[in-house]
Amino acid sequence: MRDINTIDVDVVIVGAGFAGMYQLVQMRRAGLSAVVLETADDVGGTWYWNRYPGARCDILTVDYSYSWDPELEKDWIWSERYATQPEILRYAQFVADKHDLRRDIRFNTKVTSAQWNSDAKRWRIHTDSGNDVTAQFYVMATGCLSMPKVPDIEGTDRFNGEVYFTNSWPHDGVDFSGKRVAVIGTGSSGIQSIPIIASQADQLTVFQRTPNFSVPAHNGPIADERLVAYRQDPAAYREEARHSGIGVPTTPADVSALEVSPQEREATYEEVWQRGELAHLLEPYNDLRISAESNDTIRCFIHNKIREIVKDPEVAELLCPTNHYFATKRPCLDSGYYATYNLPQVRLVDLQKQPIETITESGINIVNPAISAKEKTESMAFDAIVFATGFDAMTGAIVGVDITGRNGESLRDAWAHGPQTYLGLMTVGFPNLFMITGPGSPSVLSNMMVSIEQHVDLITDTIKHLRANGVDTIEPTELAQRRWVQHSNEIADLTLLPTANSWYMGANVPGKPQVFLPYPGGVGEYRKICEEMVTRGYLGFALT
Ligand code: FAD
Ligand code: N01
Repeated sequence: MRDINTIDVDVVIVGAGFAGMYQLVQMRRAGLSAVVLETADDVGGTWYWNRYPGARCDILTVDYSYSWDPELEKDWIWSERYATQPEILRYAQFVADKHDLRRDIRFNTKVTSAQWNSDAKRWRIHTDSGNDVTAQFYVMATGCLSMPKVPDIEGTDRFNGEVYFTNSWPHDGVDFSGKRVAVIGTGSSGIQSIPIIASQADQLTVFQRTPNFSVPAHNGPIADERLVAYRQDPAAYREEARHSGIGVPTTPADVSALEVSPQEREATYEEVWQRGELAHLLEPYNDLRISAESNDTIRCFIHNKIREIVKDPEVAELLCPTNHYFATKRPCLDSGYYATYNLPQVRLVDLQKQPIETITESGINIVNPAISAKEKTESMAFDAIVFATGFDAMTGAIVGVDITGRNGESLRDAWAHGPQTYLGLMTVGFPNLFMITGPGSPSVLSNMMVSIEQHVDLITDTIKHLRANGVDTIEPTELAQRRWVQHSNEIADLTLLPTANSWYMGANVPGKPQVFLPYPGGVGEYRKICEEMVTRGYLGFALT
């Protein structure tokens, strides 16, 4: 039997991505003892794992960066509008060095289970490294997009060639030169990696189940005029982001897409297309998120762009998303994605018409009625298969830990029909367990840096408040939680968001309950609600 060493701290934080790193800083500043537990062997989270070719952020990096250390605004200058994964990882490492974070992080340590002890009023956390941790407060900084989706394609284990997952890419990179490569999945990861894989491979076959909307990033050095407001007053610029809809300073429109002439609309869409910022794409009209008719105008605009870029009209039609409205699935930002299909070595397989039958030892078999009257199976041979098939988003990493709360109830059971939270921050039955950007918070519908910082600050202030007032535990009330879930669903139902089979709805993972996972009310509104909750004495929480 292994010896179990136990560390006792005030706060245990799971995850050393941007959320866990900042939470550690804040715990130190509050004078609390804290330890971070992390599966990987370094900091960075998303940017540690997702090393696939072409990986970049899709929010301008000047916005997608920490605001809690004003020195970073001068110490770190981003080289491009949308930095690459290596640059963002270097930034995380730079912050870890500057603030000496690694001394309180236990790397190569996966948290497997956690139990609340009602008598001791503490959590006991078990890890796969032989160490337990006990703590009064337990913070899950485990990420919304950190649990890879288990491949659900027949025969996945049979393939004898090279297999890669975009979300756990080899650290030394992969050279696809001279190879026949298959990419399965056309979400953001697929769309970013496909142009680069195509430029290396002998042959590339893309397996598309659902076409996605993608907008050109127009990457390169950021234009001076885009930085005017930021340079004038970085603190004010950041503050504006905190009170905006999605965590990036934008000016909300006050006109419907249907109130202007088609010519004016076209010119506006052209302008935002050329600007290449997702944050601005939903901005020009106030009803693109809520009106199908309005959304159709931008949907058609992008369809026409695809038809202009892709030379083969049949391929262009396959690439046009028609089964969901724009931005009801996360739109993508690309560098030459659609033009890639003009290359002679690239083939697009539409899985709606030609579904995968099975993966075999040497490649992929699809159902292709065009092959012959008798034979319906087309066998394709590959040297490598890349799975860009996504994540068990928002809940996967949280229920990936076997968490047992008050009364011995498991979190997996409590969330069997979908996650229940108050403010996406805490859940009934699990005292002193906080989630950063948990389900029911704006999280993935926002610039995550802004949402992460807001949650970390709120958790920190809450813990300080409890300590200052001699309170041992905090837990939401049933009523507050029920009302929050209801409120979040009501807002989602006012929008087009729940109409798509998206990972926002849990629809990408077979058997996952389908509920709208993030809070769609906007980061500014959400911040106000949290501030009011605090002002009104932690309204909706039981403090004991
Ligand atoms: P993560 O970065 O996911 O870190 C969580 C950490 O927890 C991981 O290191 C993981 O190993 C660890 N962990 C999980 N479970 C356990 C366990 N049981 N035990 C120990 N450790 C554990 N958001 C944006 O706003 N803008 C973008 O441009 C953007 N680009 C993205 C690009 C990609 C490729 C992906 C996948 C996501 C992107 N996101 C983006 C979302 C991104 O996840 C967040 O912006 C942010 O990095 C999340 O930080 P985090 O610390 O909350 O979680
Ligand atoms: O994952 P996804 P992702 N057979 O779930 C397909 C962030 N991110 O890693 O749409 C065949 O979006 C699936 O098809 P369908 C961003 O928030 C940001 O690409 O379910 N296909 C889909 O096409 C993003 O939204 C960036 O029908 C299967 C694809 O695989 C989130 O992370 C970059 C399949 C998965 O797409 C997730 O992105 C990367 C199957 N069995 C990620 N199963 C930036 O640009 C799944 N698919 C910043």
